[in-house]
Amino acid sequence: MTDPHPTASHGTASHGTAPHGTDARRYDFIVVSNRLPVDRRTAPDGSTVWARSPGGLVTALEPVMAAADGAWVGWAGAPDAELDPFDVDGTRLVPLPLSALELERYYEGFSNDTLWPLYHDVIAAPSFHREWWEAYTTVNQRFADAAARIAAPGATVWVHDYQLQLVPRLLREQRPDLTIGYFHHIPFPPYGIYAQLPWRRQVVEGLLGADVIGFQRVADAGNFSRAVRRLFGYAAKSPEIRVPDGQGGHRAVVAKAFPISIDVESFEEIARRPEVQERARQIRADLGDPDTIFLGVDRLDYTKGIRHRLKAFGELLGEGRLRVGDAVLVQVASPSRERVEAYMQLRDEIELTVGRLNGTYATISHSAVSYLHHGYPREEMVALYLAADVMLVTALRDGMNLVAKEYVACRLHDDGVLVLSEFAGAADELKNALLINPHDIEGLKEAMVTAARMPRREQTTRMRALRRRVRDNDVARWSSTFLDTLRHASHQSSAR
Ligand code: GDG
Repeated sequence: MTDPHPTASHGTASHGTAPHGTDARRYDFIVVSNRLPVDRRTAPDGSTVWARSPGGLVTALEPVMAAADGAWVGWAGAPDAELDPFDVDGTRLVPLPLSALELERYYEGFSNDTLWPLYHDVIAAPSFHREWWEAYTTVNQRFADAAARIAAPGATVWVHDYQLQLVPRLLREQRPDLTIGYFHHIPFPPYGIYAQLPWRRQVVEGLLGADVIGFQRVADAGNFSRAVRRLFGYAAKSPEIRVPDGQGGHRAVVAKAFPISIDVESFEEIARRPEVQERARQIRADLGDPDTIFLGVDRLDYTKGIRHRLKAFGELLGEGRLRVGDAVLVQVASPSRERVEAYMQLRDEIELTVGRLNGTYATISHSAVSYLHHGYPREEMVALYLAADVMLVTALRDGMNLVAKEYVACRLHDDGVLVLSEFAGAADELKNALLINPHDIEGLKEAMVTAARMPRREQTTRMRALRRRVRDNDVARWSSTFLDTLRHASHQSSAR
C-alpha cells in the first residue's frame, strides 16, 4: 500500500491546542496505517504544507471518510515530530510520533528486515532481534491507544498492514465495543516458514483481535487459518475462525481474500489526456522508435524479480533472439528502504548488471537497458505504460502487484502484453496475461519473445478480457466489499 509519490494537491496544517496524537473529537470511522497518506513540504514562505499521496487506498476511502465522519491515524513521515491533528482535503489526520530509534527498530528493523523477508518466502534471510520486537510492541500499543482514544462508541476501525498486526487485539482489549477490520497487504506465508518467527503466537493473537482479517489471495487466508490451527488448535477454516471468548463461548473471526485494486477511472483519465499521449510518443521517439519496448516498474525490492528479468533479457540479446535497436528494456526502480543493508546490496547488484548489459550490448545510439533509479509523477508513469509494448511483472512473491493492474487500466486501445508472475497475487485474477514462473529463466525468455511477437488480434483478445476484469473490480469495489463484510460480521456477533 505504498505510493510514496505525492501529488501537487496541498492542504495546510491547522494549529489546534490538543497535544500530539490526541483530538477532543470522536470519530465513527477510523483508518490506522503506519504512514499517513501525506508528505510534509515547506512552502516558499517557510510554512508547512502537506501534499497528499495519491494512493488508491486514499481515493477508495475518501467517500467513506466523508460520509462517516472519519479520521486517519498514522506516522507523518518525519522522526521525532510531535504534531497536532490536522485536515488535508477534508480528511482528518491524526499524526503519531516515532523516534529515530523506533524507526530503526520497529520500521526498518522488525517490519522491513524481519517480517517483510519472512512473509515473502524468505527470499532474503530475515533477521530476528529481541529489541526490534520490543520496539514493535511499543509502537503497536501507541497506535492502538490513539485509535481507542478517538473512536466514538461502537465505531469501526480499519487497521492496515504488517507493521500493525498487534493493533487489533490491543484495541479490542481496551474497546470491546468497536468493530475492528484488518487488511494484510503482503502475503501470509505457509506455516513451515511462518513458524520461524520467535513471536509467532503473539502475532497471530494480535490479528485475531479483528472481526474480519482480509488477505490478498485465497492461499494467504488458507495459510493464516492453518497457522491458527497449528498454534492454538482453534476450529479454523477460511472464511471462519472460532476464537474462544474466555467465557465458555466463542467469537467468530472472518479470514478471507479481498484482492485489492486500483482507482481505474483516474488512470484512464490520465491516459486519455492528449499531453500524456504526446509524452508517450516522445518517449518512444527518444528510445529510437524500437519495435518492442519492454517495461518494468517496481520499488527497488528483492521481491520484485528485477534480477531475473535482467538475466532473461541479457540472454535473449546474447543469443540474438532480441536485438538492441529493435528492443529495449526500460526499468524504473524507484528508491526504497535505502537504509536497510539487503536493499543497498540489491541496488549494487542491479546496477552492476545493468552496466554490464549496456557495456556488452549497447551502441552509441541505442541502450540495451534504460535504467531509472527515480520516483516519477503519476503522469509520467502513465506515459510509460502507454509507451510500453510489453509490461514485465516478474515478482518472486508479491501480495498483489498494482503495477500490473495499472498497465492494464491504461491500455485504452486494448493492445500491449502483460507478462505476469504466478507468484504475484494479481495472477489469481489476470488469467489472460502471459503467466510465468520467474525462476524458470528459459520459460521467462520464451514468454518475452512470444509477447514481443504476439499478433495484434491476440493482444486485443487478451487485453480486452484483462481490462474488463480490472474495471469490474476496482478499488472502490474492494473497500466496499471489505466494509460490507465487516458490518455483517459485527452484526452477527452482536446478535449472538
Ligand atoms: C504493497 C505490496 C500490494 C512505484 N514507483 C513509482 C510509483 N509507484 C507506484 C506504482 C504502484 C505502487 O507504487 C506500487 O504498488 P505495488 O502493488 O506494485 O507494490 P508495493 O509497493 O510492494 O505494495 C503489494 C500493495 O502493497 C497494495 O496492497 O499490491 O503486493 O507489496 O501504484 O504505480 N508511483 C509514482 N512514481 C513512481 O516512481 N507516481
